[in-house]
Amino acid sequence: MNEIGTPSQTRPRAERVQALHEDDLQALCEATDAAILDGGGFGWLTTPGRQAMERYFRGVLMVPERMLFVVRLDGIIVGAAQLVRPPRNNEAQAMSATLMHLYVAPYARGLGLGRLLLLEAEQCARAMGYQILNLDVRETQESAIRLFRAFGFHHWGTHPSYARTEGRTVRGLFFTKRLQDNERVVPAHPQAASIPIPATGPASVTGHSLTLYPAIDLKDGACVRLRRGEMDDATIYSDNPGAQARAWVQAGCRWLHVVDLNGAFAGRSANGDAVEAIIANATVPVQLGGGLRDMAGIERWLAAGVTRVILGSVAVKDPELVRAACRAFPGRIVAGIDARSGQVATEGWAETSDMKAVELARRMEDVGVAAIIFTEISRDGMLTGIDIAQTVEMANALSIPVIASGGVGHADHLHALRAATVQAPGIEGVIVGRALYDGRVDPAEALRILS
Ligand code: AMZ
Repeated sequence: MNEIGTPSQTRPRAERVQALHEDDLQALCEATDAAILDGGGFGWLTTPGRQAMERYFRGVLMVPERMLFVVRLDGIIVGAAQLVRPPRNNEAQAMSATLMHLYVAPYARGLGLGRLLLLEAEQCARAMGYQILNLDVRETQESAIRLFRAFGFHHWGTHPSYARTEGRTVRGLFFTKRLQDNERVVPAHPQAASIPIPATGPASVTGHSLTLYPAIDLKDGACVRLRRGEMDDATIYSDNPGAQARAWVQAGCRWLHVVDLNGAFAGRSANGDAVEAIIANATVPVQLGGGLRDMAGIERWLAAGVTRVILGSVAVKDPELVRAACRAFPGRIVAGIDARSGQVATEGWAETSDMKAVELARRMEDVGVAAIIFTEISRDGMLTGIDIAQTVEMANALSIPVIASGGVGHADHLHALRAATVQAPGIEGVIVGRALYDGRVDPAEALRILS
């Protein structure tokens, strides 16, 4: 039962799916067939038959650039949408994603389910750092067009010969929406004035929204937090990683950041069961690092449902492996750069190299990683605030997004990071661990500050 006393399965829900069980696949085909017969929402004008449609959806799940979203009513899939990322070679449009094929079966219309789908896909695009969401739609899809307008999509053009349906040519409307709105003003905060804001930002702080990545660090199967990465200074917060993943999703988080700590020290995945439990329980994308040192390990976890893998030690020791992984899995490889006073550390942070963090970040950008996660080790788990100066320096040295990590202990630290995005638009998100587990930072407040 949920808080309003109805069985939770009756509450409509939109989510991203990365695998489809037989029942779900059949319900999805049923909904798609019904939408096609009703005359819209999909490219097919007549249904291609069940087998072709099953193959189609199985194929969609295998395309790295496509993300499939479904909406459920009483637990049964009744509609879908797809979010399409730009191909890797399209650097010029790397900031734009496209929404396609949003439809709800006729038997489930009028309940606001299209809205739920759109919200979910849009939030996911925002969480992945996209700045623009594009879509196009036949002019005959009037209710969909009303929905897009209501969501703030801007109609910028009309294609006169967009599609052929029922023997006639229909026009197509092209819409676009900015997802990261730089014009928003950070709400005034009593202590904001005492936070050092780098460089010359305006007095009324502006900045863009940031993704909150709650950290689930795994040691011996449990969710822990370390201080400065020391394994013998661990606080255990939960022995149920799946439940922990659900808790962060229920709190409104749109991504999970997962680290296999034993794996980072051992050089190979060591908390596989816990990671699988997280993937099974997470209805949002998961990024995973710790112990991924070869292509087999990278492939294994991407195939298992992890959206992005984080490579740390191999970024220093085997950049060619990172390059090959980026080629094989465009958009899905992230470099984790962990530094002590600017010098990169590896192997669970037990070793310090003589490479500078910014230098490594540039090399990683060059080999093709989708983003950099930058951790200042001396801050990690210490609750004393993010090393904003280093994060800004790194973000401004690169053209790929930078996710800040290490040191958040108070809502003020999130305000400060957001303020810093004025100087460094490349900062995309922030990883928060201990402060969320200790209740020093409330997830709802954190999401509000960062949104
Ligand atoms: O806390 C630590 N000692 C630690 C940690 N959190 N050591 C490594 N890591 C994380 C990195 C990165 O996400 O921040 O593990 C990942 C890197 O692992 P690897 O095995 O690729 O170096």
